[in-house]
Amino acid sequence: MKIGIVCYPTFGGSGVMATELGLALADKGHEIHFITYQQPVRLNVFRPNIYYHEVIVPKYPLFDFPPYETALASTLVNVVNNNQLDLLHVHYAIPHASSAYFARQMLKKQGKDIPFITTLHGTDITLVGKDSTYGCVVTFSINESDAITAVSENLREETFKSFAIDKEISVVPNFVDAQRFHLTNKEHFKKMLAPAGERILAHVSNFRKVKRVEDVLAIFEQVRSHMPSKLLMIGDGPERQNAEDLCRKMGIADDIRFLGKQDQMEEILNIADVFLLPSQYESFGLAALEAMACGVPVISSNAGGLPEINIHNQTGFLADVGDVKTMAAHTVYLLEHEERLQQFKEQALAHAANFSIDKIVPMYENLYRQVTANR
Ligand code: GMT
Repeated sequence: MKIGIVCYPTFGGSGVMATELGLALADKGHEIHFITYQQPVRLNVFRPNIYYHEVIVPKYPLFDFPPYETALASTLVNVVNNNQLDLLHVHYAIPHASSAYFARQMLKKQGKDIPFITTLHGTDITLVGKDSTYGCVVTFSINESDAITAVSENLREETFKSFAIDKEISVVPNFVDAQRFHLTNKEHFKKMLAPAGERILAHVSNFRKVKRVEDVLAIFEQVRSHMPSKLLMIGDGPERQNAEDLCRKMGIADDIRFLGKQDQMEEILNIADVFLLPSQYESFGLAALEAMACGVPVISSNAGGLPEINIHNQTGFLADVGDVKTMAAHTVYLLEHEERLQQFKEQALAHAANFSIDKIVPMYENLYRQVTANR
């Protein structure tokens, strides 16, 4: 099939997932067209059946707010026409679903019936989408989608709770590429960061408030008082500076490395003993799944879809949002006993296999067949 994928091209989970999906579909022989304002970060490989179309938003002195949504809708029409696409798959409702709706209506006028699928990722529903400024457009464009998917049961329920959706929403969980994220020995690398054999804790996020980065530091402070340990903070975002200032104030800065945005996540995850994700909310928690695929147990909050990914007392531990004391106690429990840690590592690896490309990508392909049938 010829599929147009629209996403945010940044390090956020929705863009990462959309790119991984496009790569996996291309590997299966589909022709994939990414349509976005910048080359997606994980689109760093060459495949003959992958195309990238940049959405150009012309500047004009009148535009305090250049109309990206209009430029995207126009580009979608052009890309569909020039490449005879069969369908559009948009990731993150705002503004991608409304642009796809607009494009579909324009194409209808030209005698073409091109379906679009909207995949809901989380903050498009639970945070930004709920804002009354966007609410009615989000509701309308989700309802107008030819198929709707959510990345977890929890997000599906949240969507029905927050919006008047009159269509079915299928749950298609995120997946992880096991060829890339798997257990490998990185002892030499580990020795460089933890020369005295300290335990390594890791956190990956976009450092937004919802990630509760301060809780990551509080957990680490408590773990560090029990055993020699190091913390790797990976990613960047609005809360990073606060976090750096805070760990200096807490007197724990020498044991923490802020690594910024990283492309080779699988290398870094492979030296971690435990992954921390104490978020206020996660529709899914792709970063936790990628850690588990590298055999790293997860200490997380029990918010949103996290209990669907991180199984309590099996792949790691869950605790209430903000309960850093329990999260720290669980981390120490895991790390103080080598055999126990190994067992959790194996269990994390085994559970991650339930989210493999070959299990999840066919779910999208089925949906593509359904929406294009009888058109
Ligand atoms: O976590 C973020 O702030 C980024 C956000 C995004 O849209 O890129 O991530 C959301 O989508 C990911 C991929 O489906 C999920 O794994 C994240 O849990 C979800 N984030 C939230 O719900 C806060």
